[in-house]
Amino acid sequence: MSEYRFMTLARHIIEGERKHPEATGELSKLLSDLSLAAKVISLEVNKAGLVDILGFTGHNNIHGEKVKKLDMFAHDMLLRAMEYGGHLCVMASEEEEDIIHISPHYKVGKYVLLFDPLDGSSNIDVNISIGTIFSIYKRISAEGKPGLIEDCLQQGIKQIAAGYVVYGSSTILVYTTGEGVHGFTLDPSFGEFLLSHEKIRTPKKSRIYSINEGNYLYWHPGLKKFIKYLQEEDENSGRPYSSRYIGSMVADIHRNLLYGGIFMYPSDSRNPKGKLRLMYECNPMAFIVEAAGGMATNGKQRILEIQPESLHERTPIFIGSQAEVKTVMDFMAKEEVNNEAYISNKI
Ligand code: AHM
Ligand code: MG
Repeated sequence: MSEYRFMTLARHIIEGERKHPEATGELSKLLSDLSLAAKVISLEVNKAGLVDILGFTGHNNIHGEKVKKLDMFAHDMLLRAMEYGGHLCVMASEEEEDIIHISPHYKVGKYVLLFDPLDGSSNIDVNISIGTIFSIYKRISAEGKPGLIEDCLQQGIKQIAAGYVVYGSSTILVYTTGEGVHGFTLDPSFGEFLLSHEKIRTPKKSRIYSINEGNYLYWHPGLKKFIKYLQEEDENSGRPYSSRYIGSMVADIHRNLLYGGIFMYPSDSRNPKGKLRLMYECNPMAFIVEAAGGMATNGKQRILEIQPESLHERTPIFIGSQAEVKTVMDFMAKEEVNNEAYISNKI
């Protein structure tokens, strides 16, 4: 039996903070509040087939996509669990267009929280893993006042902590403060997250690729060649690779983090900026994957170094094991793109 069985998330966070004598304990409390929200969301996700919570609300979110009730439940739950703590000065959510101010009834703190309340929402109705992603920064605006948009638009490299929760065959919370990535599995019988994956290191090389191949026609020619290369047979380099794509970024990256693999959501001739959001999805996942020894790039630039310009901006992403991320970049750099042909899908 594992010696970590009774290392709870709360204890682990506190012990982590003890290593930093300058720490005030605020980050620990913030992470504990987040884990409470995760437990409640997990409970609701598990009940989703039993209560009348599935289906569309009939509203679109700011990206023009249908919003489901469970997304809004998760969004509201995170707001309720987080704002009273007094540790945050501002929040932003994938489900809300503007920054979210802390109610004047509560104390204003020094941290900034960005989150995607329920990622992979198209999978809710079909019992496939979905997740919550969060990202924490220190404010850059003057303390004691409400936070500003500038506090939210910081480069990913400035994150103090990031994490995700996968609601899958079990509920697992993975987080990092930049020094080691740790996973905790929720014991549903007594409602505690217990350390199950300590110091996760992602394999440097892998045999898995994850991408929506339905978009093949519209891809960059270098990416097309890379995927064909992965499908060729070559024993020495471990090809062909396996393809695994859930369509929930959190679940796809969680699998690749543990087994090794590359996850890609590229730009294409129809969507020049890709699909996924820099602030809510790509930055936190890049922070975690890098802390576990992997890489994350938009094809040209490290994700964590992109200077964000707007809250909901999108970015292409190639993330995972170092060997495959470097190889896809090489393939793309080698191919000259004739813009006209690329945009009209002739290549
Ligand atoms: P969401 O935030 O609306 O749930 O969308 C993000 C999701 C990611 O989890 C996933 O990687 C991607 O969309 C899948 O997109 P596609 O269906 O185009 O492959
Ligand atoms: Mg999302």
